[in-house]
Amino acid sequence: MKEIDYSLYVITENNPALGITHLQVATNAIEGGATIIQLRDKKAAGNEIMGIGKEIKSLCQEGGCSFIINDDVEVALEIDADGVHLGQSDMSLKEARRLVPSDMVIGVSATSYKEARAAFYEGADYIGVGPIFETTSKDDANAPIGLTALKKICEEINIPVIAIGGITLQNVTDLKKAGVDGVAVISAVTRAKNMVLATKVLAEAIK
Ligand code: TZP
Ligand code: MG
Repeated sequence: MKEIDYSLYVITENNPALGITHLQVATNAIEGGATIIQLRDKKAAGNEIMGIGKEIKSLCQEGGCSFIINDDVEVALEIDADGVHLGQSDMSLKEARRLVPSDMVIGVSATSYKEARAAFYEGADYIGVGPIFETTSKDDANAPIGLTALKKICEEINIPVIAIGGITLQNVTDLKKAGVDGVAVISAVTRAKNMVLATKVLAEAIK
């Protein structure tokens, strides 16, 4: 399995109205010290994602950052990403494991202790747990689970736990205390005036 530093996991977004693009987010986040970039786009067509994914992959390689594709095992395979991230309604972990090379990381989203436990027993390499706090970046987000539930997951589940949802510089210390291996952010980076700086301060805080 690939060695991955899960500490600062930045998820890209594309928002034409705000002039935000996947490439711009990835470039700035890598410069600021993100350890993982995830390409996430719920709207774009497969071939479009493939093109952007190839560009981001080479940026990640140059910057020493891991690269993960959201949702789509086929795209992850095609561009030889470091990993793929699956939600509860995406391809099953079992099916994905059958398709990907043995060193490709598979992460799974969990919104509860029960889902986290199931992902662990099914062989996920890491779990993205949340939303921990309120988020406006995911349309169909569940209710926030909070720090107490997160702490229980960190204590009892023996794979890397990445907290997601509403994470800002202000709550990173609490998340570290809860025992997370890393934090995943969208808006804390993508909506910052200076994405490089926002990434840098988060990277410092999570260390
Ligand atoms: N999954 C759970 S919450 C979330 C995802 C993709 C969105 C996180 O975005 P933000 O802006 O960091 O709250
Ligand atoms: Mg998904």
